[in-house]
Amino acid sequence: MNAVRSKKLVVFIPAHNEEGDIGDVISRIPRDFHPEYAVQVVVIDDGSTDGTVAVAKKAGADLVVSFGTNRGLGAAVREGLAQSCSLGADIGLMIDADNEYPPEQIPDVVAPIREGEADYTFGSRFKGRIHGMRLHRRLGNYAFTLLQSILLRKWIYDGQSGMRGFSREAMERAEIIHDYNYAQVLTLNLVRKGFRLREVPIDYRVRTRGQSFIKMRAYLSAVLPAICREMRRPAGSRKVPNRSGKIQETLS
Ligand SMILES: Nc1nc2c(ncn2[C@@H]2O[C@H](COP(=O)(O)OP(=O)(O)O)[C@@H](O)[C@H]2O)c(=O)[nH]1
Ligand SMILES: [Mg+2]
Repeated sequence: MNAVRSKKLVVFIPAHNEEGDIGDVISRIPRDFHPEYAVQVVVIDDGSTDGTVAVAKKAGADLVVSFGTNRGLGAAVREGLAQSCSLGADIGLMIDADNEYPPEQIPDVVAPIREGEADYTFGSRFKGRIHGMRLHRRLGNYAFTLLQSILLRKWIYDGQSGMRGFSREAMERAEIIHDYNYAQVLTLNLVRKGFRLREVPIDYRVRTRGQSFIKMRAYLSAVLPAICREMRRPAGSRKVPNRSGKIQETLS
């Protein structure tokens, strides 16, 4: 049966001290979502000091990569993309470890990539349903999403989603220019390179355990300068086949 699975989806999970929730996330990942796709689960443990690693292994993670010390969510997602490429993924999917995003909807979020209609997808909370997001977080999400929409001249609904899909080429070409976070700089980087973004509605449920790592002042002082730095870099390009099937560079 496995012999017909010629393609691979790697689901990667950045995690920092998530022993209470990561097991449930991993056990809910559909392993058999498509006859052509094998699924592997990789955890990027960013210097957790609790039982995250043991719980992840017990729940069935195929690989756990541990940083000796805490390096930040941007560094962990960068590592997740690199690990997915080394494992030979055709598609990569990142999902937060805190059980706020629905693993059951991974097939929906990767579908536009599998069908060749997009290179980069969000599980979009604001196109779907949200349970329990507090007002200040909602407003913060609107503000950062609007900023990205203006910078990219493209309407975006959920610029801070913690559930995202990537084509192989998007994973290879993605650059995350700071270690602290990835959410905005990664989208600015990929969309400006010409990768096609699609948002897929999902159900989102705010965590009932643990704590968000976001502290507003630290977030603003790390993320805003990184957005400015990313926008000052050349947009870059994406290789796409032209009508004759030859690869050409597109400048965006
Ligand atoms: N790599 C890494 N991941 C983190 C860190 N802090 C939180 N995370 C993970 O990043 C994801 C999102 O974090 P969370 O605190 O829930 O942010 P929020 O959902 O935006 O409030 C979760 O999977 C966390 O385990 C960190 O310092 N490093
Ligand atoms: Mg969260």
